[in-house]
Amino acid sequence: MKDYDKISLDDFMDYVSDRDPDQPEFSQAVHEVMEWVIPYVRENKDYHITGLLERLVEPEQVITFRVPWQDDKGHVHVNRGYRVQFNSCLGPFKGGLRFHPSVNLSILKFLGFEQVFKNSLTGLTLGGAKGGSDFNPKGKSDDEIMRFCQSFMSELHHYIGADTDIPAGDIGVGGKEIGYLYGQYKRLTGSFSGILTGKGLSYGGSLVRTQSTGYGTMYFADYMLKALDDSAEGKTVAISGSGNVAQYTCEKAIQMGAKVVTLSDSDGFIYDKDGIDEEKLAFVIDLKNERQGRIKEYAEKYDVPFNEGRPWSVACDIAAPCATQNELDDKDAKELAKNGTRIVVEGANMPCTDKAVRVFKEKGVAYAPGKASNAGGVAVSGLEMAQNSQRQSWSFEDVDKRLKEIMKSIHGICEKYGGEDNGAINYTKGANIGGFIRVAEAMKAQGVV
Ligand code: NDP
Ligand code: 2IT
Repeated sequence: MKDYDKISLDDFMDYVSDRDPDQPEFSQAVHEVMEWVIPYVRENKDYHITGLLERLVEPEQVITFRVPWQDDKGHVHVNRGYRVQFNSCLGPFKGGLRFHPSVNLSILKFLGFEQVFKNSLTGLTLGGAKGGSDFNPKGKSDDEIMRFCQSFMSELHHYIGADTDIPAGDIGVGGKEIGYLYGQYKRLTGSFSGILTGKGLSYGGSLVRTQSTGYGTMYFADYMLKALDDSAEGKTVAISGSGNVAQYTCEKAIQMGAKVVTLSDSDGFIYDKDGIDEEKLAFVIDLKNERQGRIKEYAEKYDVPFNEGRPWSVACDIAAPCATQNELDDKDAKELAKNGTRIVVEGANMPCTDKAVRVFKEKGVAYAPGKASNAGGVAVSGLEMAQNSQRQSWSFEDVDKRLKEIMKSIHGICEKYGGEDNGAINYTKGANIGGFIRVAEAMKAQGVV
């Protein structure tokens, strides 16, 4: 692969999947980016930089390690730990840790790759990374989770640092796990520094970090609707998931005067036609964060329907997939379009399949990819790092205002690079080209490394 004058998406994708034939999620994420970046590069001689695209799809380092831990009965379990340090041309590696039995290298490479462009879009000095383990936190006691986190950090601490790589949370890693990981890092190194984000407020965390991904997702949804001369007020919202991102997407939607009618987990979804209010949401937050409960309990408590499967058959103006990758396919997309959905805003990473995205385009449903719409989480992580460096804590209002400005700026980048002649915005094109340009400029300036 040499000549960027003639480079084709198919040839480049053959190159990527021949190298890693067993990494479908990674290939999917690369395809989504390159579908827009390759035609752009072909036309723009500025980016005919030797090996730029080949270097972009190869992580700088991939670390895998053994994570042995003892359960409460004294049995030893062995999990696999990873950190994929994808690209540091814009700043120290930055991205979350996922603890879920499905975790493997393909998933973490897809997430790390996405993170590079997402972090670029925030305008902050952040490189891209992702990590985690195939450890399943479900059904584990607090002590078991603590011992697992301590063992995980006993190896990971060699590779991270406040100026080199700063992990955070993702699926299965919330405030509790970040606390245990932080404690072990401090114990091993004797240093109190900003090596993780999403920390508790009493030891260097930032206000708004807990809410930031979900709030940012709804801020972005509102900017999308504004571009259509509309707003989130009065809209019906279908949300999937009931974890961190879903909870605060729901909270901001309620604050904006929208009506959220669904939440889900891997067992199924609840449909509350009257809308989830603050009190019902508080029940969900307690259920999910404190009691390891299932969303079905919401249906029992509030006497609403619970169905297996995903919530995309429900009529809604805004669909916000906030659970996991590939949770909304072309069949779901057709159903949403048929039911009059105006916008789809991804809180999760790559929740919509390629085919679903094509359906949205065909049917004129505005669709925002996660690297744009869920960037609020990592953006506030960047603000947490800035506060840690200054040894300061900013107010809730200050951080929230900056978050909103960053989401607005990302919307502006999407409009700049994805604006179409008919006035519509192609957010996939805008986000991928906009994210790419900053990374490409930095890689060009820094030479072949
Ligand atoms: P949580 O662990 O807090 O919640 C995950 C939710 O998704 C749970 O409701 C879980 O249900 C559901 N879920 C997970 N896996 C599956 C699956 N295979 N099938 C169906 N449902 C599933 O994670 P987050 O809310 O933090 O993350 C959700 C998404 O948002 C992920 O894609 C993540 O990468 C992305 N994201 C997170 C950010 C953050 O700051 N946390 C930032 C940007 C994006 P169950 O309990 O049954 O497993
Ligand atoms: O996917 C994501 O952007 C995250 N899980 C948050 C990463 C971070 O470093 O805050």
